[in-house]
Amino acid sequence: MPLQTPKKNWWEPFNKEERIWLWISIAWCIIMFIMMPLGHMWNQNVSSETYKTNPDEYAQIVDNFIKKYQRKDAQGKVITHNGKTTGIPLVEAPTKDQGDTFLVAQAWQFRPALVLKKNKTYRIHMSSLDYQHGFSLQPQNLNIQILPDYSFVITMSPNETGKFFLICNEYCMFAGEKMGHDSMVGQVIVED
Ligand SMILES: [Cu+2]
Repeated sequence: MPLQTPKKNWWEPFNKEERIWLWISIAWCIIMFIMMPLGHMWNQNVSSETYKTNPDEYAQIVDNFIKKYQRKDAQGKVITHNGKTTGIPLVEAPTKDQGDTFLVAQAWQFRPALVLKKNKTYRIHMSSLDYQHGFSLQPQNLNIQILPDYSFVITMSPNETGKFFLICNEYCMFAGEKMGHDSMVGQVIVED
């Protein structure tokens, strides 16, 4: 049988349910549209301060930063994130007035682990040495992309103490059972 041309008015008028859903969607679009400028006014946007860098230069900056601010015990021994001598360096970040803080994302770690003081303000630079990574501060749900060749700066003033985690939320490959994107977790400790 040959294909037939559909009737002229082949569509049906909207029924009641379709009409309800249509109005709900339109109302939601309008709410979201209004939320965009409101988000700006309430300062809900992360900073767009960005600098050009490159992996070699940034790695050098972070290494110098870690050497300068690394936490040490009474005997002058370096302390890492897990309290042992090996691990991710633990850094007492300088406040905004003292200097900038540098964080690097690299497959598959965030370096260094940061110690911040409650109610102080910090300027935190972040860049990647290889792929695109994500910076997701948990459980606060602050999300930023970290890309190589750019240093993104966020200015933050933690207002509660505790241990927070950084999770990479941009898939950056699987490298085996114990390594890879899903094991990429960093640490931020906020003290009084
Ligand atoms: Cu990742």
